[in-house]
Amino acid sequence: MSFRTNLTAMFAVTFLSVPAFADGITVMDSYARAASPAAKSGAAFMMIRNDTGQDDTLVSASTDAASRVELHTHIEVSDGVMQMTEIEGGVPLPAGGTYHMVRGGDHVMLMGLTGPLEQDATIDVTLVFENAGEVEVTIPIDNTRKPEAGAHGSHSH
Ligand SMILES: [Cu+2]
Repeated sequence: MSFRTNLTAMFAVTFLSVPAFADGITVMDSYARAASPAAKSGAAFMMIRNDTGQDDTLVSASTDAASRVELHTHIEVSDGVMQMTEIEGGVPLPAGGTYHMVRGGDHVMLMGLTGPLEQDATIDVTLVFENAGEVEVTIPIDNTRKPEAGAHGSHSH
């Protein structure tokens, strides 16, 4: 796990907001958060744009910050009750498409955190794509961020 200690939060936000580019895969607006200060799990959210010119699939993710990483979505199991479940077969990323992970929706699930997700630190996450291969992203931790407008579901983390 690598944590970046920041002199000022403003500097961190500016610096870390630079999108990561790799082989036509662009990761934007990423952040990670813990379910609670003592939680053993957390989640990462981001937008992924596919400019590789071919369809791709996000098949998995990994990080030193957690012992297990899964791609999750939320499904409604009964009236208004949402439950997280692993996305079978990965996430399709059509050529030219942008995939949005949002609170209450799809996310990168961080299970078995190896340490607390401290505000303004960062974690390095490796995204694995079927065609584009591995894409490394440095994701800032923001436990204070509010869910995006339009996000739904009572279960957030
Ligand atoms: Cu989850």
